[in-house]
Amino acid sequence: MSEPAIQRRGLGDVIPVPAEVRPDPAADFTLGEGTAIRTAPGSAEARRIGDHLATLLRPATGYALPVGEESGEIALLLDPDGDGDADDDEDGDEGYRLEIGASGVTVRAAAPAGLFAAVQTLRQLLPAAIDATTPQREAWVLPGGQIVDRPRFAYRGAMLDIARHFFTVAEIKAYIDSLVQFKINHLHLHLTDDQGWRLEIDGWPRLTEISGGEGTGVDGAGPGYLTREDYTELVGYAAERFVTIVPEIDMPGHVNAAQVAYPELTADGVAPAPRTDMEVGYSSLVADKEETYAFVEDVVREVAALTPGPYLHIGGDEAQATTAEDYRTFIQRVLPLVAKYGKRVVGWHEMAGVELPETAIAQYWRIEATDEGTARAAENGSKVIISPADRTYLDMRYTPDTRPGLDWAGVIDVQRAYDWDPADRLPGVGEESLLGVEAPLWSETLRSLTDAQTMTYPRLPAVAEIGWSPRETHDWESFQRRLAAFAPRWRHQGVAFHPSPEIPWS
Ligand code: TNX
Repeated sequence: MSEPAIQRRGLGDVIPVPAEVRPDPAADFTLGEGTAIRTAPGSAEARRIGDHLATLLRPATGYALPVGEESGEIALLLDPDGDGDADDDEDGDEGYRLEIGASGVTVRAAAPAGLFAAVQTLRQLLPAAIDATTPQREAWVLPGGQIVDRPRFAYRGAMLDIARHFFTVAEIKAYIDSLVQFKINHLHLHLTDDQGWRLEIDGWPRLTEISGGEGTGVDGAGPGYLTREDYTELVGYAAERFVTIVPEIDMPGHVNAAQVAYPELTADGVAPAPRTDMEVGYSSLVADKEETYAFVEDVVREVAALTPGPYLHIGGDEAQATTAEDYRTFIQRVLPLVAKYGKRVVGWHEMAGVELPETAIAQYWRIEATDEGTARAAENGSKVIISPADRTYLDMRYTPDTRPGLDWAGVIDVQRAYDWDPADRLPGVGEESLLGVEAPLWSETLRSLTDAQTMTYPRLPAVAEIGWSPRETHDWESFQRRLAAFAPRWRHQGVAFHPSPEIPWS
């Protein structure tokens, strides 16, 4: 039998594109039967990442790929510049240096997160068949040379709305698996909204019994909720992949599901009808009722206790059913509660209409070119997460004809998701004010994980590259070509994607 044609990839053929790439075509490394993985001595974390790499590579290669601390051609070391000292971290926790030579591969990073990022790069540098689930006849060539890489922004997020349509633990795990390939490091979970409440809260069982039960979600088609154990399992699964879960409890608006379950949270104490339509802006917690804050404190305490990450998102968007005065009263009562339970507050940018502590983070989501509140918050030292709806909203249609999806922020093809820069978007919110970028996926029109993936890919990689790669590397033509290589990868991985005609898919 003849050997398969060698599919050699270029050293820079990665999404997000690495900060520095120095190819050396004379120094390719080819994985073989006997290749082993060596991890930083004494580091259980490095060892775990070595195992993760082996798990990614074993099915398609059919090789044993043993992992140990003694020897191996692929080395994952906690030592950023090779001086034997892991403490100097000019590339940050997520930065790494990758050297591919004829006799092996060396990864050096200051922290495990950097090793994990490098593993994602290595995976993409191998032929697409590496993602096959059964052994393939293929030359497993890694292109020679050196990569020095680090993120532009610390926060590169995706958001999944599990309130309008619930996604199971298994589905959310699959979603995380696909995200981490693109070095996404935060998953914001939109846990509550008018149509459903999706996280079990101690002492408030009807939230999930009633508002997480049958008939909830848009069109009644998205029932379900996460138990405390489910949530904890997800947080752990994400953390193993260097993803921080950012839980959102949306308030004072978007609370119809809570009020259906607990009518004392309404002004007149009468339960509203459950809602399964897509309207927004009609429900509100009551700012001058003490029951409101007893409820909010219980929820904040519980969510904070279940969440190891630093952030707690309190929503704050589209509170059209709350007067401006009540909104201010409410936010000013809730901000200290989040701090009391040890979390840093995140809110949609409407929250920045209220004076915020410096530690608060505003998430900008609209399509307008300016926002006074967000600019003022940035001026006062607050950080901003930027997710302009007309660029990053994964629930917008690709073209007027594609389904599922909405179109209130316009249609977003891949080039539109790619061709913008976070530092240019909002006057008063420059590079230094940005914590990072996020691509939210609202789920009103979604009915399955396949729907979620189809809206996410191929646009999420565009936002991921904008969040990670240096601004000067942004290049639509290069991105188009690199993205094209993902079609066979996603097919092997079982990840659905929209075959956008802009991309010359391979
Ligand atoms: C606006 S973006 C919303 C959500 C909807 C979304 C649909 C934001 C903070 N609020 O309630 O689901 O549009 O695209």
